[in-house]
Amino acid sequence: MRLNASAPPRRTTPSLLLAVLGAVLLLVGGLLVLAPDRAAAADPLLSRGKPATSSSVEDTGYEPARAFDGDPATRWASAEGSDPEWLSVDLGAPASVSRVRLKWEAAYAKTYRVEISADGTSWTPLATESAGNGGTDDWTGLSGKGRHVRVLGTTRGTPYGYSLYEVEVYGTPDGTTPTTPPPTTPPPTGAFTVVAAGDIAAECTASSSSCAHPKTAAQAQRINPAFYLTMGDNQYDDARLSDYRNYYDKSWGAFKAKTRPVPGNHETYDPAGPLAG
Ligand SMILES: [Ca+2]
Ligand SMILES: [Ca+2]
Repeated sequence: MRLNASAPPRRTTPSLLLAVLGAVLLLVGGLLVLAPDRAAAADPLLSRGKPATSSSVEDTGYEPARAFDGDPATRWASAEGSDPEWLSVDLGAPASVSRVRLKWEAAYAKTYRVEISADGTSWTPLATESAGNGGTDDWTGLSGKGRHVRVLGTTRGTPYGYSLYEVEVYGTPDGTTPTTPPPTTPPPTGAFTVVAAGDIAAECTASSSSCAHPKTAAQAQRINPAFYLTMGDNQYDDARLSDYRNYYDKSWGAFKAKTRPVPGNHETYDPAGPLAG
């Protein structure tokens, strides 16, 4: 049973007596232990029927696939009298492995490791057994990512080889948990129009057919841009306030909230004003 996700790997090897006691405990404390057991069982069996390989085979009928066929009567067996030997399964895709359950034949391993690998070549230990006693070894609370899982027998418990009726690898295939999409840059918005005009100051009015100044201002106002760029003279040569009022104020000045006039050249020279001379 897995009490929490961060607990170190645990292996249970129930003897007959322990199995009986365990059954009693389950009956007594069923409500307490069933919930975490169900949570652990939620991870699916990933290894059933998947391609399997091994370092050796004792004989015909004991091929690696026999340990992943779901049949409790068939088994894999390695060559007798040899250490180390291994049995490996290809899950077909990367996965997060949380549990590995081994069912040993009489030819069990006294020491072995359960290992995981992304490529079937470089291995990382998931669980290590240093005092194996055969039977069932149920490793839970495991935490490892990879596509390949193997049992590496390092010391035989008998003069024979290594033999496993079943190896069950449980976990979650990678990619089944939705990933947070990367932040996207919003598409550009707020396209705008700009009117640029130069030398917008002229001493004439719309009544004059030859005067472009008020016509240009009217056209610019009809375009109704986001803003205006005025270049060159925005003011009359002598900067008379009267000229400003007579001409500019009646054209560009009509929409100065958008033209936003600011002081520029000629702005302080008004021969008719207090700064004359
Ligand atoms: Ca055991
Ligand atoms: Ca089998």
